[in-house]
Amino acid sequence: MATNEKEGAGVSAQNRGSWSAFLKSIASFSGDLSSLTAPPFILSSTSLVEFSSYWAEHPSIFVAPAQESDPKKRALLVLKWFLSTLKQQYASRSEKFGNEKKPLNPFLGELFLGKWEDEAGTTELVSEQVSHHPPVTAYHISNKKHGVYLQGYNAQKASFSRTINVKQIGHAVFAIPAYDETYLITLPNLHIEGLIFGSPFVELNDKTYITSSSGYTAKIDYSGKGWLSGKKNSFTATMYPTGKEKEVLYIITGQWTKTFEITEGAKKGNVIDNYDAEASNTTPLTIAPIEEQDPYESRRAWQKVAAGIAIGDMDITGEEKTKIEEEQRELRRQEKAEGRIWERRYFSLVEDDPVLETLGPVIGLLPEADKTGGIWRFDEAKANAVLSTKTTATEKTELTA
Ligand code: HC3
Repeated sequence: MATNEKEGAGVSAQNRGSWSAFLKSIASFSGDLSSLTAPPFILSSTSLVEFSSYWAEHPSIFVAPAQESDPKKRALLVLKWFLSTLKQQYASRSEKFGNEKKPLNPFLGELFLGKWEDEAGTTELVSEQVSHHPPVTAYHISNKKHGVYLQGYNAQKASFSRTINVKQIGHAVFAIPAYDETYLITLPNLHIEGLIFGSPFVELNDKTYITSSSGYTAKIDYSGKGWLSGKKNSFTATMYPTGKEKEVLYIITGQWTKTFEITEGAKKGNVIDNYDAEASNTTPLTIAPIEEQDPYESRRAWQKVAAGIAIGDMDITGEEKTKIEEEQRELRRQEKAEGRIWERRYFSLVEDDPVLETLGPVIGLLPEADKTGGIWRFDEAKANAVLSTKTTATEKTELTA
């Protein structure tokens, strides 16, 4: 075994003991990811509710399908956008910090709100923790100028064997109302690589699908660096008319962290487009300054915990985390006593959903509502109510100024 392949090689000498204790604890762990206790040095000060922003860090690619009049090419652009989000979703943190840290577990009602402003206009993000047991995050991303909307929700189910295996439960729906088109998107399962060396990173497993109301389906197969062959973060995606998998319209192959090529038809060589994930700049998300944020907004709510993590003071971190947890427990007690439930700010449960009903069976997607506390959908009326409260508050401030 080479030196850098030794257990804990990526961890400083002082943290090696706690890392090997953590590895041992994983072997016998059962339960959900939120109750996994990781060593302090691997704790992130970012809450999982923020992860929804990874869906649209390249707003121009997100809105591109709306500018394409051919439905087949539109479906291809949706696939290209989805593939372009993978690097942000699954590799950006380990690339930035050298390892995948354990994110903060969002509390019920936690919010992450922001917008991207660039040549694509304004793209708005609303992310809300809609359930705590089980943990479920819902999101809505919209670009009104181009008429592109994405919404979805996700939960994770973990199993622990040689590593941490994560099954994603949930789905996303991409919509372009001008074309009366919706796309149902499934989420990749993943596992953690590099645990033994103390430098964890995500690798994607199995396959996911995107199927559209316009009659196209894309299947994306993920593979990683095998023992003897294969490249990290590899995939092959094929797009075909729904139900006719052999009639290949496009093939996209490559690495979602590096480059991929789009080929028309089943034959090799007819490359019509390519994408370089490393050369593609992201647009920074703008969020309100902490003092102007709602008390339920993630960065404001967790600021003292984040400060504790930043200076490596686990006493402060623990105390501040306990305060949030206690406050949450008290709220749940009050709700129970008064026979109420926590009113979600932007999302509502739906009994059934036409997109899931029509497109779900095409790709074998079962809603698994029992694992996500139900089916969550963005509630326009609630969002408008929040907006009008904000407007009234601003008007009042202006009047009194
Ligand atoms: C598994 C994961 C938490 C869940 C993260 C999800 C699935 C959340 C939804 C996003 O859209 C996509 C996404 C990306 C990464 C997933 C995280 C990777 C690691 C993290 C575990 C809870 C941390 C495991 C602990 C340790 C020590 C390896 O960091």
